[in-house]
Amino acid sequence: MIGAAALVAALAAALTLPLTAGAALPQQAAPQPETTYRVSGADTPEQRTALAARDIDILAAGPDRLEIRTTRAEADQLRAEGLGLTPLADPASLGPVVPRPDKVAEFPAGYTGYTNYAELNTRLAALRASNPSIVSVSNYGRSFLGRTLPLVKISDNVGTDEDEPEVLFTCAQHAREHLTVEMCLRIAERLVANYASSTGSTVNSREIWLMPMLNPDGAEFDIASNRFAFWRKNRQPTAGTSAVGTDPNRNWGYQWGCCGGSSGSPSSDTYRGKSAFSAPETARVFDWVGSRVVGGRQQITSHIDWHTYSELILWPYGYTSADTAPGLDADAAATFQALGRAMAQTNGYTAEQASDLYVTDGGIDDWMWATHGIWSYTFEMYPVSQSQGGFYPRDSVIARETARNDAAVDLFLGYADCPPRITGRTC
Ligand code: CXA
Ligand code: CA
Ligand code: CA
Ligand code: CA
Ligand code: ZN
Repeated sequence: MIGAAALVAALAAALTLPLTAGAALPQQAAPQPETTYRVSGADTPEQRTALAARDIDILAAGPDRLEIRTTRAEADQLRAEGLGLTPLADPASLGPVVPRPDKVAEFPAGYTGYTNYAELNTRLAALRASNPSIVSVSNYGRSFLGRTLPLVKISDNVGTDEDEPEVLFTCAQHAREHLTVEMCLRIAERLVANYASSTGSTVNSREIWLMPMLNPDGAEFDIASNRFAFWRKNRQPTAGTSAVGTDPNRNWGYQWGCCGGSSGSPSSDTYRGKSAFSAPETARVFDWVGSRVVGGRQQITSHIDWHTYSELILWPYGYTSADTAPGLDADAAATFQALGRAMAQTNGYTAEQASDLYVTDGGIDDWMWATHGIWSYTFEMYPVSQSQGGFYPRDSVIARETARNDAAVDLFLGYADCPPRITGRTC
């Protein structure tokens, strides 16, 4: 991201240039290197929202911690404003960035246990091939760069649309959040493995859908050189600028761009796009979720969108800090909170309303809930800090940190017939 100071300087230079015919266009400011910092002194949602509004990339936040990624100049500015900033070492600093000759993007040493796009398709095909009666694999469209977007269904009688609660899991909206792809694979492979050995499985009573890589173009770009790119967005250029990428999780069409929880600057990491659903990656989910309205009723009752990092369980709304708002009454808020807390009991995450973190508009869960009535949560997985790897923990943690969510996933599937049941209400 280009720091605000650099942008101001570039604009000032552009404005003082004489507009004579044939004058060279002002040179674009070169992107400044960025560092991750632990921040003290910005502990309220309002303070964190104000930082996000300045296009500062918030990597992790929690009730008592904040990590951001920004330029040296911006860091100096924040210190001048009275915040405490401590630099954190980058994970996987493997030397200068050099494009790798590999045709297929692959993770570097220490990370090869992570699943790239090609490996994902292979794993899914293998899962289906050995369990064709309960697994189907298809796609719900293509990414901006034309990659097919994989879709998995797990249920008994998988080829039939049965009258069962449907549950959706989405992973890797954000490119660099690779651990979430492993989470979707864990859910799929564990449900299948347990099905053979148990009766009364949710595989019989639910229709479970997974979208294991919402943003494959970004995820592949992030691993395309010998050094992680810290990439978050998709890989769609913004017309009329040299900037690339829309933040999918600011591009959903409920209260899109309403409330200072996203950016209108194409170079920002939280760029909301030129209109809601301008990113093909969100538009295809929009289409597909719409196709699950059958006989006037949305079949999907419940949804989890997986992210990293901070170890949080979040629920709507993100766009407002109010506990109740149009479409979210006190009963619904109570259900979100009770089920969120019950799941957090099982994995040790912190459960809170999304806007308790900082205000975000155009997020997936606000849209799922407000427009489809889907009980939608965001999980922010391991770790809590870049000092534990941040977006890039070693592959040796995959098994432990995905299994950590097994009980939460089972609880969630169990309540999918009627989430308000957790508060004693009926459906
Ligand atoms: C988030 C997700 C959904 C609603 C509110 C907040 C957090 C998420 C984000 O900002 O999109 N955090 S993350 N994964 O670091 O980008
Ligand atoms: Ca791999
Ligand atoms: Ca079924
Ligand atoms: Ca069905
Ligand atoms: Zn994310």
